[in-house]
Amino acid sequence: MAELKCILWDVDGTLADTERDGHRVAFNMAFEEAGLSRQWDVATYGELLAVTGGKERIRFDIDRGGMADMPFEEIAKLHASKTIHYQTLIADGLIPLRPGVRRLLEEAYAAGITLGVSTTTTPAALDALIEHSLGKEWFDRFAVLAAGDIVPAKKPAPDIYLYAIDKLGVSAAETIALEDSSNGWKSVRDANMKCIITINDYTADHDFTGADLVVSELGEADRDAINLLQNPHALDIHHVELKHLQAIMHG
Ligand code: XBP
Ligand code: MG
Repeated sequence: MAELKCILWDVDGTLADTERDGHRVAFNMAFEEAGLSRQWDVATYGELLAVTGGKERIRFDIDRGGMADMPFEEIAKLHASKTIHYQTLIADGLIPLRPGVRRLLEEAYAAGITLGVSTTTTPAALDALIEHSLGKEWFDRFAVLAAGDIVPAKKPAPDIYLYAIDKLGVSAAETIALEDSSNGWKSVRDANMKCIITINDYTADHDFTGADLVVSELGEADRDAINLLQNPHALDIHHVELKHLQAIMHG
């Protein structure tokens, strides 16, 4: 049994629903700008989310015959252009935080819990979301921003979570992670951390066997109670609060 010292947050799908209306749209803008005819519709993008990382996702689509082959340098150029389009979409304020995210972040920060980010996404994309959706003060409030190519093996490998706790000087046993996808859950599981999942449209049918809590969203006090999809610790929850994370740690 360990005290809760650290909460690590996934970004895409967890802090905000960035995939369908953010990353996907930005990829399509980059493809069009480069004169490529490929467009990823909502369903196709759902299939491509099986692979984490934008450059890796383009490579995967090439390998399965969705796009013409191109060398890595061109993929990297395409991805750099996608990142700029994504930053513009985020700066336009199109993607709000998911319900309860700001509330739980504020509660944990006020309680002195160490907060960090562990994401597959590119640092520039993460920075845009922090600046425009969360607020600039969060650049200082997060003790670590672990993102993108900083570790070679992206989720579902545990590396990005292990990197974050190494930087923070906390142990996996003192840490809980918030995720939204099976790739994220596998990454947390193999880093030996507790995990809460907030599902979304793309991840509702993913396998989260073994996760400590699976919910529709974090929820808010003045709204309807959230749906508890997996609740192995038998917690009584209307919306997810810090006390529930602490109860999970106490097993
Ligand atoms: C989500 C991802 C990312 C984004 C695209 O990661 O898989 O690849 O879709 O990001 P997470 P980039 O949920 O761990 O944040 O294009 O910047 O790689
Ligand atoms: Mg995610």
